[in-house]
Amino acid sequence: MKRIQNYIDGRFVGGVREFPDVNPADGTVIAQVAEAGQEQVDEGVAAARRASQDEWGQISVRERAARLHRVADAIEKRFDCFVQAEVADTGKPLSLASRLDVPRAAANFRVFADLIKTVGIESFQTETADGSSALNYAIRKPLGVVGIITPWNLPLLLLTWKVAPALACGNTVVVKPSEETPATAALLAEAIQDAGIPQGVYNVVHGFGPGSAGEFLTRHADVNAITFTGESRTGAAILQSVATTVKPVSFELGGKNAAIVFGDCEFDAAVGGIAEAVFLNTGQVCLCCERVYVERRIFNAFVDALKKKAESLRLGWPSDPSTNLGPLISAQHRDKVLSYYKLAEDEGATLVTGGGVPAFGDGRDGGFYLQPTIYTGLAESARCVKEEIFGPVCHIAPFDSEEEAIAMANDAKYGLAASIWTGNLKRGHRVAQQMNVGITWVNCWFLRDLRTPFGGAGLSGIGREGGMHSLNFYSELNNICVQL
Ligand code: NAD
Ligand code: 6OH
Repeated sequence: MKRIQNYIDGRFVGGVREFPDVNPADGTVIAQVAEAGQEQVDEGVAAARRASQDEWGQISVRERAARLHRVADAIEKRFDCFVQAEVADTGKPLSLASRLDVPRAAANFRVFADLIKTVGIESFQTETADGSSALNYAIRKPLGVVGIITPWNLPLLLLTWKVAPALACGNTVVVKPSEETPATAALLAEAIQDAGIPQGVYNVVHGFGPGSAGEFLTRHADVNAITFTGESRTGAAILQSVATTVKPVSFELGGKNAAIVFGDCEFDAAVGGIAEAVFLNTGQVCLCCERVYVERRIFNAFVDALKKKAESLRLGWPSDPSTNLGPLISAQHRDKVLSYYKLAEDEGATLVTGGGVPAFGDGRDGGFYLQPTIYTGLAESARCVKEEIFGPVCHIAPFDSEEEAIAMANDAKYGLAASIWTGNLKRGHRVAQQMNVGITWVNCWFLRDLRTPFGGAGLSGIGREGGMHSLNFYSELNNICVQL
């Protein structure tokens, strides 16, 4: 049996016990993972602290950037290994991991390597009351040791989205990947070693949240900041845990994202775009759309077209190139999504398609597949319209006016992303500017430029990452004022 170990100070080490890593496509155990206890977390943090005071904290920015490019090279060199590991852990289609997750991991390192090399510093020439002046300039210093906690849906993409800027700013890191998907964080250790990054700069501790590595890391007195992607409820628990040591946090949390489809949209493009937004990664992307609002005059045609798209999706083995939809991450998560399918019925929804567990007659029946599902007919106050489900499911509701659509889309505790579909760009801008979210797409979805602010309002998070926003989170600024 394959073993996945913690990675501390440049060495793979065991933990306090082992837990199984399960392949969601057939339910088989693919590896045993070493769970880090308090001792391993302490060692990881101590190694990161030493490394932050050593070579990594002192080398030139140019050299740091060069090594981050080498990490990207090392990821590309091991492309197939990363793809295989990500597919086995998540069950996502191989085509998706090859197109999205692994290329993005390399891109994350390249973008932040280039940015840290070219970014300037803020400065102000200040006039003083006596007629002389002063020069203010703010230098960027590392925070020190950054704790990084990531979820299971896009494990490598979301891990590198945080590791790359943290290292670019001169920090060292201790990462706690999701217990469901530990493999690519361990592989990244090998790529980081290959790239000549000193030992102790990147450390991995495996395990769970409460009473395990996640909690040990967040409440550690010698960790300088926590960056977390995951559920809003977990964010709340982490906030309590960091409170006593007053650590800065960056939180990318859940969503209940809306799409607004106007009657003047390019119909086929909107149907294709929404199908992607609802079903990509089996609906397990924080940006996925679970609420679709469609102008009444095209409502029936839109529901029919999205139904056809949903029914054309192929639920297959992840390695089959024709597979569009893999399983959900775990039996437990599938039960949660199924409980919402049941709730939708209880709340009076009309089932358009799906609603259950598919039967294959082969090993996939031991996996965690679920039919892509569409509902209509729910009240806007229904729990299925208000709560994040995180599965291959959406509810479609009609609207009559722009104002009504905006009000319904904004009526949520979450505020991560929205998409607007219209042939009238002026309206696209107007509606987009009224969305109470961190990210709004017009006539597209999940089209990413890594320099843009990324994050959410309300229950969807605290702060923004991306481009300069990442550099600002992962740096301590020291403003120096010199009397001239
Ligand atoms: P989760 O919150 O259950 O777990 C995320 C990570 O937190 C895991 O590594 C877990 O072990 C750890 N954790 C759990 N409890 C902890 C605690 N008390 N202290 C420290 N660490 C703890 O999330 P998940 O189920 O892995 O991922 C799905 C959720 O993530 C969804 O809500 C989704 O919307 C959200 N998500 C958000 C974004 C974003 O960018 N906004 C991106 C991806 C996923
Ligand atoms: C959430 O599941 C997806 C997050 C995506 C990003 O953080 C990104 O940078 O594209």
